[in-house]
Amino acid sequence: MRATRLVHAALGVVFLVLAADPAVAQTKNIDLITDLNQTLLYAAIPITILVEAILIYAVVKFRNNDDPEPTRENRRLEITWTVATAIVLLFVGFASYQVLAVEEVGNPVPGDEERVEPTVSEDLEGAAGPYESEENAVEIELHAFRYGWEATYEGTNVTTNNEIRIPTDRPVYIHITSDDWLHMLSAPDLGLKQTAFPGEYNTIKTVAYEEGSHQYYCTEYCGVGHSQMNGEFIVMDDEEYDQWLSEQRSTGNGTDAEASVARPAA
Ligand SMILES: [Cu+2]
Repeated sequence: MRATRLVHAALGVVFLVLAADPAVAQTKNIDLITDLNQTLLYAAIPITILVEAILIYAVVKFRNNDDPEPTRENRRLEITWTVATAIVLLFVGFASYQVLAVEEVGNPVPGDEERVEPTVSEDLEGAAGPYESEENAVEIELHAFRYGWEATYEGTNVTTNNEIRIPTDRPVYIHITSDDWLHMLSAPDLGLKQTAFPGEYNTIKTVAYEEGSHQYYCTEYCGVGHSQMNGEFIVMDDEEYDQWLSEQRSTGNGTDAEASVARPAA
């Protein structure tokens, strides 16, 4: 009776986990990451239940066994769990590779012949430009510094401090570098994370699906101002974005988020 109830409770938990629908995907990046997480649950949940069931069974069955005997060799059992483990690892490896091989998660590779030259201000290695076919792509150069962020929008001198604006439904390339030492951009809602190294660029690629505003953080401890090194990721409607950018261009400056820290002159 009690066992049946336990099984029902376990099945209920499995059902809830699988039925829980993640919030609307904000970007292709977070979409890929949550999908992989969901796929891996199909392997993780049965394994967890199996291991726990064997554990509980052994504890109950052998609770009064004061004179245990060592297990005898069982070749069939050993082959079974070796093969089963191999299958699980292959499943996890294959599922992960499907996601890691996508540029939005694994990062675009610089130097690809089908890419255009990245729009960056400094002669540093590491930036990957958009594909020739991505005519509507947006490029942003992002400088991290103690303690803030400055974004420059491709081909303009429009800059925003502690604020990054991107349009929906267009490939976005963000070339990140640092003015001093290690920092890291992390926008968890959007599934974006990348290190800012001094003296080189790292490019992250994304496609945003939904308009909205999301916090981003520095997640590499960089000094006393680290905890204030946050900013706002603003995903704008495609047309509004173009309009905003041309307005900024005509006034010759960008908008600064409140309490922004200006990037020190080099
Ligand atoms: Cu930092």
